[in-house]
Amino acid sequence: MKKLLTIVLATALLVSLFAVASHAEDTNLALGRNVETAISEGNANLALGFWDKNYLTDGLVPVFAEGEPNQDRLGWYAGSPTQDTYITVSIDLGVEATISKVVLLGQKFLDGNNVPNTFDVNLSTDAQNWTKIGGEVEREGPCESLTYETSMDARYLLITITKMPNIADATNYYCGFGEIEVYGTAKGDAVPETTYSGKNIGNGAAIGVWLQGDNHSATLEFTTAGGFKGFGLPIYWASNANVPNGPFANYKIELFKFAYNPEYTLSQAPVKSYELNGQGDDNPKFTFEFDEALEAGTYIARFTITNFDEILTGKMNGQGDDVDMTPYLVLPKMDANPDPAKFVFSTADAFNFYVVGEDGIENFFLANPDNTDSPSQPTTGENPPETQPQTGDAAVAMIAVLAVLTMGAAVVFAKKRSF
Ligand SMILES: [Ca+2]
Repeated sequence: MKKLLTIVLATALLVSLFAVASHAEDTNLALGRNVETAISEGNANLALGFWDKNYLTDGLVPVFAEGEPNQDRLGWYAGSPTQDTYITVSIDLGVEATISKVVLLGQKFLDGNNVPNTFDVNLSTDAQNWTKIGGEVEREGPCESLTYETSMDARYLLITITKMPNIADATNYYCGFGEIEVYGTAKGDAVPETTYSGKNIGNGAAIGVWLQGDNHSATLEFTTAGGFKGFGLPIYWASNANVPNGPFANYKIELFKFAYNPEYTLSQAPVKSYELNGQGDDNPKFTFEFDEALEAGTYIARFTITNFDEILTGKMNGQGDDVDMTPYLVLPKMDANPDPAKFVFSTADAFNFYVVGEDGIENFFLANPDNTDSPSQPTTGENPPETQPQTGDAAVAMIAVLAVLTMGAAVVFAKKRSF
């Protein structure tokens, strides 16, 4: 009996030691994880210098005061035109864990408290069913930190903010945090955070695709093996009214999710669309980044000059007689043409392109799928299908080539002059 009691006591001691040990293993599982933010109306992430949502999990908890270190990464802020709002801040810890506490660290901004006035802190194992573990209601005034203890198992954190504090300027109410910490004991290894970096389809080498007048649009079809969260042009040349070699070009850059065939795809609404007022070569430089990555798949990017019929009358490059000039956009071609099974261009020359793609995938770009028939071919729509030149248009195409060569010479001449 005495022996049994000893065993029971020893076991109890071991269990309590284990409990202490596992408690000691509590780590900040949010450290280094991606943060997603969204807002009903306003700016969910004032990504300006000191502020970015990813500074919420960078392990730095600076305060906005003289002489403090790490003044360059203060934390995250959102701006809402109204005090009532709906903002979500979410983190995937990458692994299910027994959570012990969530700690929200404040970061002063403007002239007072940055912390949201009213919010809930929620946890979930599946990002679908949420359990509230804490929060604040009608809270005002500065704070160092707020701690919410729990013992539940979870993988996902969701903070839902419904009211901004009394911190405002002429346009917005503001709230934010310096750091979010989620302490717990992981039940395994966290899945690696998905990171994205630039993948060039090619460099810009020489004059390639010249968009001007009737020829005011060009497309590129490509297929990715992983998600991507941005695209752009590393280099391009555009008309400049100050040279002058044409009115400033306004252009639209659209991304379409492929369905059936290019014609059908381009008759649908784009998944991303941006409009720019060009100011000449590489101006503005652009790579469009999305908050959430687009899924892997086949896409068509289309570049279109929108003010293609605008006319500027003047001496081209300051030389000769007055002529009528129209805006142009040149998409520089590559040194070596890429694999035609992977990259299908609407133009004779392949032009450079850039995708911010998911890392860790050996062959990020795949061969494009075969075209198939769509259930019904639309003949009109918001974006009428672009027509491809037919063989019978060879004479017209030759004139166009000659015109482009002439314009190319003019641009080369203009560039030499500007150096
Ligand atoms: Ca931080």
